[in-house]
Amino acid sequence: MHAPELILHNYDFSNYAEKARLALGYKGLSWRSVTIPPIAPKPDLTPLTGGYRRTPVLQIGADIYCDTRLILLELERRVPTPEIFPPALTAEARMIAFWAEHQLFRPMALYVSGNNMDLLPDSLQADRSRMRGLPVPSTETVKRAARRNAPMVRTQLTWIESLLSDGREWIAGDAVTIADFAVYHALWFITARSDRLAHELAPHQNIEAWMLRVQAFGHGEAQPMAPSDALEVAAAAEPEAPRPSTPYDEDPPLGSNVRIRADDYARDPVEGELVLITAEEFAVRRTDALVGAVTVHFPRLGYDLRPI
Ligand SMILES: N[C@@H](CCC(=O)N[C@@H](CS)C(=O)NCC(=O)O)C(=O)O
Repeated sequence: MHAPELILHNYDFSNYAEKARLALGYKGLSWRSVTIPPIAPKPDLTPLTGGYRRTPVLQIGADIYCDTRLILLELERRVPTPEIFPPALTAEARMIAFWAEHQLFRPMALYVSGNNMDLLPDSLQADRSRMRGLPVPSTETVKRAARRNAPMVRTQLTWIESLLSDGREWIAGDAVTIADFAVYHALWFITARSDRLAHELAPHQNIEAWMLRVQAFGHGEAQPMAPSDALEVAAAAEPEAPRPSTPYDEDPPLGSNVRIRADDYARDPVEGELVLITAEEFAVRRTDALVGAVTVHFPRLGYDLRPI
């Protein structure tokens, strides 16, 4: 039997999807691209995930990988070279990635979105507010947030420019790491939809040269797939046998019913039987009316796991 296809559920202007697409490109992979809606509900995605609605999601048969932190690790496990997690640089790279996705990205998103409101789907702002449990803001509020956040973006851009100014080729040193993907997708967002804010990047020559190197990874070979075909792939496949678990004493036992939800936003719960738990990952098996048995995988960090 040939290896099951890599199916990425994504949409074009998602920056986290861009991170995953570049990882697929860096590893020279062929994959199938399912376009999902940018706003909830996502009726062709949630039968696979059991409720998780964020973008992107990687499907391999009846195994579903949520969150790019786990998606990139899983790609590395299946296709070890070229490396995204070189052992000597990975701890530092992960810390930089955490900064990029938690301190750099939010001001970036508020700044960029507030300047691109006319280019965004109408219902996006309301959906994102609901996703974060916040009231829907007025246009004025969105514009004020953009102004307030612009300086925070600029300050941090100078950090990145300064990091690259010692002549290093990549963010964490002399090899590509997870930090390149994480910092890149945050900066990609600035000009992904328009060149209006290109002036923010223009003064930073080292950033510009590094971004071209990352962009050159490309997206690999992507062929479109209909959402219904992806559901059929899952229905026809059995989840892979879980790898051996390495739980901590405090973890719920394998076989117990658990609820998993993001610890930040879009906290829609996913419930199932715990079938895999390691230092970096946990997974639940659940049975869906439409697609049958699926195993849904999450990174440990960033997700809250509780017995039901
Ligand atoms: N930690 C997640 C974050 C994913 C995320 O927030 N993605 C955005 C799109 S770029 C999202 O899900 N927005 C809401 C949606 O697409 O429904 C990851 O690394 O995958």
